[in-house]
Amino acid sequence: GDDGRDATGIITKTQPRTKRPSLYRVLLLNDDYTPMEFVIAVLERFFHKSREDATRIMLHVHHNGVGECGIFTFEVAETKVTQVMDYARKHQHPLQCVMEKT
Ligand code: TYC
Repeated sequence: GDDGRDATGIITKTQPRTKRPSLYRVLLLNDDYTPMEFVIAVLERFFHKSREDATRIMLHVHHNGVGECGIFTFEVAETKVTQVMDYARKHQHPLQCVMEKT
């Protein structure tokens, strides 16, 4: 960080502070049409969830309208959202994936 000068005139340097990156929560939104099995596959493929965790998250979204897939830095979160949206479109499912600042 900033230079300093001690009583003898020697120039010192303070340790530069490391700023932590902002974090973003990636969410799946419920809809009436995307098959449950497809949502589970998305959670396994893009979020590296076990079959059991993927099923829990999918059912949470199904019952509550929204659920968390993971928390990431901006670039990683943005990439996940794009990957999921592209994959859903390719398979003609209306599944929506969004990110929000934590
Ligand atoms: N509600 C969907 C169904 O009954 C399943 C579903 C779950 C869809 C989670 C989207 O993010 C979602 N087939």
